[in-house]
Amino acid sequence: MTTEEMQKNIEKVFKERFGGEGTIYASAGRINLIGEHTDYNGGFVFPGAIDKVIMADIRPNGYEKVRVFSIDINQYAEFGLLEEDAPKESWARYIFGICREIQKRGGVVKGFDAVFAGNVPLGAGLSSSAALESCFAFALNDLFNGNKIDKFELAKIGQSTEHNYCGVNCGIMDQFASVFGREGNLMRLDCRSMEYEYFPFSPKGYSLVLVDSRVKHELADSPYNRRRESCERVAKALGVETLRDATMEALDKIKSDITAEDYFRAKYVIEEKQRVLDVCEALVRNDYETVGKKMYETHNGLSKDYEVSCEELDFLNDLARELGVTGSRIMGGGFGGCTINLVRNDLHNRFIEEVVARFNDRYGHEPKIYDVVISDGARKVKENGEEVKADKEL
Ligand code: GAF
Repeated sequence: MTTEEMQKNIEKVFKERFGGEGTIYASAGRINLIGEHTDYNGGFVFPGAIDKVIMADIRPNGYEKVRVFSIDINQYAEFGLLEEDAPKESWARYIFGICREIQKRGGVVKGFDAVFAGNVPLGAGLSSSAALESCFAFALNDLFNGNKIDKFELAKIGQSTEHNYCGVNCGIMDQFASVFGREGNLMRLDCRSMEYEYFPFSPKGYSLVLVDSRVKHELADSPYNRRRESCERVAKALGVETLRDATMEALDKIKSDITAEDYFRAKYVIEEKQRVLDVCEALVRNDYETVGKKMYETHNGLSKDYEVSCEELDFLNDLARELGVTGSRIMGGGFGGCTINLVRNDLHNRFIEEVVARFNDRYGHEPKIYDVVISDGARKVKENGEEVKADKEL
């Protein structure tokens, strides 16, 4: 479903359920070119928002209750705004968490009615949850707080929602990308200083293609949190705040004091930190061969050292290499989801045909293919019946 069709449907369902119309907001899923599992280690990430969004029609209702309907799963939830009012539906906890985190920071949230839907594929590692959080955080800031909460705080409100209401100790990358995304630009974020820079990204002669293995990735209660714990243990053993401040020499010195598993987790993170910087430099030179080489190195590290791959993703990576794809790797938290591939234009169609056919032969289902379109992040889409123009200010 296109975003325009989805918007029409949301408006129709809102009218049927609640009557009239609200204000429409959207926020995006994300890709990440390189810099995986570096965010919670104070390192660098290099994401961009994509043209797949979560969109919501929202209107204050004058009560102290939130009434919300999810079109995609055809479920309705209703909850109050106190801590003890937490809904049991896991999808509604994202929205409840955003309300609570705004309130905890002294912001205002009153009751509202909402209908939402999305075209960010679920469980594909494209951060549908951050898109949902950012959409509501952005909306509630606009509706109840006169946009006084700054954009970084909105991203942190989403991250705290994951930590405190959804059981995932994630870093800041996904919410940052969803809130700050800008059409045609990737963003390099330093997760220690929180400085960021937009990088126009339209590689000549190449495109980014996502191959979704359709192995569902689920981060809650997952080994994701254990990866983070490993990193924190090693940082502590090294006497540094995060692995951002660690070097391979220092790590090798304490090798016998830590478990082999923790050693390899930290090794991956230290190497990945440098790869992001190398890729940014290579992009400035239009050196896509180096970008691609680093992507393969990341895959290797995520698979062998960080151990967040799975058979299907390794198969897709091997296949990309065999077909001459410039760069390919697991994207996002891992444990399923997509690979991101940097593909020369002359190879694009053949790559997709081969990947679909050979993955299907092996696993009995076709992977889904998405061409990446780098787009805007959180935004107001329609207000008082009028489409809102995108703000292109830096
Ligand atoms: C998930 C997390 F939510 C991010 O914070 C990040 O750690 C990512 O996995 C791995 O780079 O998407």
